[in-house]
Amino acid sequence: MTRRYLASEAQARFASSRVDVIRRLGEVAVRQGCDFVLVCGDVFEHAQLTPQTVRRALEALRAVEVPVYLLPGNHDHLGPLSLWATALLAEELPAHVHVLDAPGVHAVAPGVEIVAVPWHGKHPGSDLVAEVVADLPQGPAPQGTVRVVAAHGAVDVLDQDRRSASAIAVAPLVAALEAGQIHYVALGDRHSRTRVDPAIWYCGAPEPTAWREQDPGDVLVVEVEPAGAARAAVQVTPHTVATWRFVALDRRTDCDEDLDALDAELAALPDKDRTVVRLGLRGTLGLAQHARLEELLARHADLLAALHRPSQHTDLVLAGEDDIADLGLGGFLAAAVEEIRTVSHEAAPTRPGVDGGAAATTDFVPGRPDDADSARDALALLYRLASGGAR
Ligand SMILES: [Mn+2]
Repeated sequence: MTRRYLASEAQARFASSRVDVIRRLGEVAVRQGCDFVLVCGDVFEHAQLTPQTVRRALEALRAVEVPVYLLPGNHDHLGPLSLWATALLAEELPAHVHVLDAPGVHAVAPGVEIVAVPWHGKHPGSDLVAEVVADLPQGPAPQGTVRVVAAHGAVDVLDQDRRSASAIAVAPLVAALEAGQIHYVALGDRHSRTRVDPAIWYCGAPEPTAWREQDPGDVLVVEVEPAGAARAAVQVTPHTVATWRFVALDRRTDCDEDLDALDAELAALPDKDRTVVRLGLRGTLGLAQHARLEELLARHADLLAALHRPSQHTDLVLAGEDDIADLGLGGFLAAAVEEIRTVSHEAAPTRPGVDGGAAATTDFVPGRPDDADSARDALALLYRLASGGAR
C-alpha cells in the first residue's frame, strides 16, 4: 500500500510494519490460546504484487504458530488474474495457512466450522453472504459445533445511502444468530473496528492506514460458547497490534504563544518515526513568526514519519511587514524588498481554482503570477533567508 505523503524511507518502514504486524497478531493468538487465526479479506492490497512482497508476507505467516485461514476479499478476489492462483502462492503457501476459496462450510478444527463467503470477482452483484447462509442446514448447528461466518464487504446498516447490490444484509444474520444456526460473524473491509451486533464485528486494519479510521490497529480475540437453539455466549476482546499512528491536528496560530504550544505538542508525540501527522493551521502571523513556524515545522518533520500539510486544511495569513525593517537590509536587497512590497500591497485579484488560503504556506506553485500573494510569500522567504545568519 502506497501512501503519497510518505517519503521513500518512511514508505519502506510502513510496508515493513504491515508485514511485521502479522507476527505480532500470531503472538497474540498463542498468548490467548486461540485455536486459529481468521483474516476476512484484503490480505493483499492488489493482484500485481512483487514476489518480494508476497514472500515476505508468507514468511511472516510461517511464524504464526496456529492455523491461519485467509478469505479472499475485494482487493484480492478470486476473479481473473487472481493472486491466489499464481504459482508462487500455490507452491510457497505454508502448510498451516489455508485459503478459504470455496463458499460454504469448512471444518477447520474439531467442533469448529467456518462458513466462508469469498469474493469471486471485483463486483459480486448480489449479497453473497445471504446466499451462503441460506444454503446452511436448517435449525441450530449440531451440538458441540461452533459455526463462524467469514465474510467481506459493507453491511447494509452502514451503507444505507448508497445501497449497493452486494451489501451484506444484517437482519438475516441476526436471525441465524438468534436461532443458534450460526454463532459469530467475522467481517472484513472496514479499517475502523466496528461492532455491528454483539456477535457481528469488523476487527479493523491491524496497522492504521489513514486519518479517517476509528479504532484501527487491533485484532479481536473471540470466544464462542454455543447455547443450542439460542444466541451463543460470545466474548470479543480487542488486542492492539499496531505500531503506527495517524494524528490529525487542526490548530490556530496567531501569536508566539500559539507557536510555543504547537512546538510543545509536536515534541510530545511518542514514536515519532511511526506517527503520520496531518497538520491544518489557521491564523495570522507576522513575518518573523512565519519564519519561526517554518523552522519549527522543519525540525519536527525530520523526526516524524510525515508532516502532511494539505492546502485545504491551511489558512494562514501573513500580516505586518515591519519585521523586515528590523533586518537592516541595504543596497540591492533593500531595493528588492521595496519592489516586492509594492506588489504585495496591490489588491489581490481573484484566482479561480487556487486556494488563496494556501498562499502563506511554503507551497511554491511554478508559473504562479507575480501577484500580491506571491509577493507576500517572497517577503516571508526573504525574511527567513536574510535572518538565518542572525538566528
Ligand atoms: Mn475490502
